[in-house]
Amino acid sequence: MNTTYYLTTAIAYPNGEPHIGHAYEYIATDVMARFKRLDGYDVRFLTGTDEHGQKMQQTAEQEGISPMELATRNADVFQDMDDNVLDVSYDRFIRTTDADHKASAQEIWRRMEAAGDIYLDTYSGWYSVRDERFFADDETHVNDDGVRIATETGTEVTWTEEESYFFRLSNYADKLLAHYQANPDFIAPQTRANEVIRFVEGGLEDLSISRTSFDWGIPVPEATDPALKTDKKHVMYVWVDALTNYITGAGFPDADSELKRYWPADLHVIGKDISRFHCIFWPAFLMSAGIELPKRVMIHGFLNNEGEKMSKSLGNVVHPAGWVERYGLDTVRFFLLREFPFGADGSYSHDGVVRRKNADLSNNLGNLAQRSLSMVYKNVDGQVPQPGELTAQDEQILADAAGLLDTWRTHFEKQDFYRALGAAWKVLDDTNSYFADQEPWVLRKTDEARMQTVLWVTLEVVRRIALLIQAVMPGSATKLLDALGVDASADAGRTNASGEGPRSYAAWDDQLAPGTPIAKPTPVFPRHE
Ligand code: ME8
Repeated sequence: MNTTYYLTTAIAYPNGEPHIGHAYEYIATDVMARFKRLDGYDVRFLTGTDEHGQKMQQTAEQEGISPMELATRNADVFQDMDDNVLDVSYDRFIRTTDADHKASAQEIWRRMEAAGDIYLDTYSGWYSVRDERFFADDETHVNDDGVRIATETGTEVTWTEEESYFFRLSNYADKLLAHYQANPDFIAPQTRANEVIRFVEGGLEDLSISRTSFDWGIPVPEATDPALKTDKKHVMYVWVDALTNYITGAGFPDADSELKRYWPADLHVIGKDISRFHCIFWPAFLMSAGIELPKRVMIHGFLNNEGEKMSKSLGNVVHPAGWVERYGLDTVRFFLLREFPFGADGSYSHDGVVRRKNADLSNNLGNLAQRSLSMVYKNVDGQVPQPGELTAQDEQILADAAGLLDTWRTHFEKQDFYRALGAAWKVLDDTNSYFADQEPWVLRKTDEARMQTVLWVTLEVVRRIALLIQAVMPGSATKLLDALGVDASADAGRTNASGEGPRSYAAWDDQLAPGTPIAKPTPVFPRHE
């Protein structure tokens, strides 16, 4: 049995269409999923939409349609973007309106109730529909326009007073702190972990976990404890429902589900605005329900437009499809992971994308592959060359390239895509210098055998880089591997649990076989003009 690897994105609110911030999260998670599949893991990748709650109900009312119609319309747009624009290799697109999810959310509720962690009371305080979040009085202020807003998020809050079930979150502060301490990789990056820890150290208040003033949500299951019985109809607070999607995706509560093997999740990928929900509420709910905790929550930064926050009112919201059409999918995927570290905020601009595309992809990797392949095509009869004796320099370049897989494994454990790509591009820089120093075009006339060695060494580096970057730029990597004659169809007897064959990382230590036919090469990374 292969080791399992279960990873998830946040599930988006389908009250509007996806923006490039969503695309950023899906692409990064997809790169992680592909890397693990290529590395032989039995991967399960969950993404989807978070369809209940007041925001969905209000938006639907404004549009004059039902919340379900709104959810379906936009969930389809998200899924279509994954399938046809971003090439996101998810295994399930979950919708919180799916029947199995309703059963799952009701079951975790029953377990929290059975644990004695739920009681009935009245909530009075501020609620932000935009954030689907409660705020204490001192977390809000009245702005210049006389509107009361949540200080942290800047969204309007309204006074809410209603009967509500509460979760005894206050009982979990010490247990959470102990868990963070015993599991230093549970929250990443460290700066975000510190924020969460400081917040919990300040003490936790019980959490309102149901609403009675609207009905677009999963009904709270009938209480067994007489003290919890009420005539009012409660729906679950949308975050209880939403977070539970991660265990629904692993077959909960069906004890016989074949998906059960994926829990606990290895990785939740989320943005920085929802860290408290994932690092405080979610583990507390799971502890209460007696369910194992996920292994890691990786918190990414926000993607801004030329340093400015994206917003409808600023008119700078970028649509992923337009972006992909303009630069090409692989350029976008590469740019987002190479431009700034995954845990940090970052910015994109037209110039920034074009710079990366031309410098890193076209000039560096693209030219190296195109020049070496063209020389082979013209001067070695369109066949993989025959290497002669290797010099120390040849050995060094080959060893640097060979070491990249372990380097990537180390960086990917921390979702440090930025450094992983940096290491690969360092080897490419060195290989470009090597190629220029060795002057194979001069050797062609003076020492043909040596020329063949230099070309073989260069192609070997390109082969390893192409294998690696299948995770990041699947389309371009496949073209490179095709051009190198790396066989994709032959069954090398190495199909892994995820169905990846001879081009998985099991092929890492293969070598290009001299004499393998090479077709006339065409540039894989054209320049952006
Ligand atoms: O928060 N840059 O949904 P959502 C990077 N339904 N990431 C961004 C971003 C930006 N500019 N804007 C948003 C929700 N995100 C909840 C999640 S999970 C059980 C429920 C990220 O549609 C954001 O941080 O508002 C989150 O991880 C994801 O996009 C979905 O945001």
